[in-house]
Amino acid sequence: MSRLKSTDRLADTVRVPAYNRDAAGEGIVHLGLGAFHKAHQAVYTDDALALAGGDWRIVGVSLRSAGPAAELCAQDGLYTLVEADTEGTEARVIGAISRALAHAHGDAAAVRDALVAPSTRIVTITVTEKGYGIDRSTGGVDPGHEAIAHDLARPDAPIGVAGLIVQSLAARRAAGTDPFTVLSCDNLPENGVLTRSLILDFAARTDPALGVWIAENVAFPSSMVDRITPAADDSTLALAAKLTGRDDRTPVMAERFRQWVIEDRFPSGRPAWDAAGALLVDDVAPYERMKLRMLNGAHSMLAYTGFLAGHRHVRDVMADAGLAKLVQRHLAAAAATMEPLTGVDFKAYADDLVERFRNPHLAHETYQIAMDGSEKIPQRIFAPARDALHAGADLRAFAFATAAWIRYCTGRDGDDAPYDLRDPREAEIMAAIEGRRDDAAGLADALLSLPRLVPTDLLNSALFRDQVVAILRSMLERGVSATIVAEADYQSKSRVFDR
Ligand code: CS2
Repeated sequence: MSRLKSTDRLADTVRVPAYNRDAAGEGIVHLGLGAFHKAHQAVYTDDALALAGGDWRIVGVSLRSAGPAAELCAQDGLYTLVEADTEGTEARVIGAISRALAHAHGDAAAVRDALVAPSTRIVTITVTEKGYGIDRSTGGVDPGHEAIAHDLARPDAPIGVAGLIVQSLAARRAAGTDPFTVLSCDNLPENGVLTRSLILDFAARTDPALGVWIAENVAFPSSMVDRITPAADDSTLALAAKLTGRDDRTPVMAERFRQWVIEDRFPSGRPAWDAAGALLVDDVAPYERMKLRMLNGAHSMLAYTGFLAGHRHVRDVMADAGLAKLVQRHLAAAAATMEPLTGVDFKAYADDLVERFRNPHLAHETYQIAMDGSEKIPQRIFAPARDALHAGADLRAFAFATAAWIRYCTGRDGDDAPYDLRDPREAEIMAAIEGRRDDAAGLADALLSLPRLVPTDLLNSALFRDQVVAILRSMLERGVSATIVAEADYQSKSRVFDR
């Protein structure tokens, strides 16, 4: 089978870029060339180019690995997106990425050129929560983060997000070129605000005058991004080949649903993402909160419990009657922490999430979602738990999710088989729980009191702590599956959705 290199003579059933790729210039540099970018921002940009044109193609930059860029280069930037809903699957070919560069594998100079090019008006980012090197307690840099430590020592040869952005903004300022807009597309709360404080702190440490200029001249809009995108595997490659008749070594598969809510602050312009279905608003924060607390919060809860109960995929979790009930409870508890949001019905949003989690065509691994818990749990579980505490609301759903995360942190499943936590704070977590693996109170106290994790008022709540310990004790003594059954029974006696 021939490799996907152009869209010539592809089957009619495969949608292809509806614009002249070569005529559309570059306008965006994207940092973090993973599956999520290819299934989300690149797709919106592909649609925007087709609907409204503009020089907005994307230079995709992989910061660490070589593979993603090499495969895309071999396909002239083209790749297959397989979209799946309950009805079935459909393939389309995306053309928005013009070039792919591997920063750590010989392309650093080309990346720098792209970042300083006057044509580059937006830098988008998907490097996951842990990729930035933010100290969430200060909003500034975490000097212990590998890339931050490197870049503070070598601001002339950066390898990470903060170093690259600050270096290229310095070069643009020196050349009299307008700055680009920086758009974070990761699941961080108020991701634009956080990215801005990270960049300002990094600049203050390396070039204070530049820091002042960035503060006055660079826009960091926030955005809420959403599309469930499991990691691609051999079956994704086989499916893409079957649907397109071409060999594609770098396809992505995602649910059909997609959402992007963006704060509309782009002083140097932007693609017509709104024409492509994005919602451009003044304030993204409530949308981010809804998504982080409901979708991602329920995801984390079901990932820890599901993984420990032996469910490999999210769809299997949803087929477990007890867990499916607990997902509903979690969604309701998270929704109850939200202020009303014009035009959004949280109950309908929750119902749609349940449908999305059930998607039979998506092999979304609970182990994938379980990754990097210490970076995810604060905004997904502790922030809403804290609001619930202040409102005098029931904390049980959040205590249950917290207990599941702690149980997961022991690194042993129900059969005592070990697994890797895959968490940037793994060593710290392991040291904290040493000798306490069977002691619910000891485990909970050790993990909840890790620095920069749980907000102080929640940490000081005996109500919260006691519920976490009781549920964790049951998970350790009776097992996770038995605890799920008991908890689902307990919850059915309480109200599920009261908004
Ligand atoms: C998931 C997210 O892996 C995870 O932590 O919760 O990647 C989730 O699938 C996306 O945010 C959906 O938009």
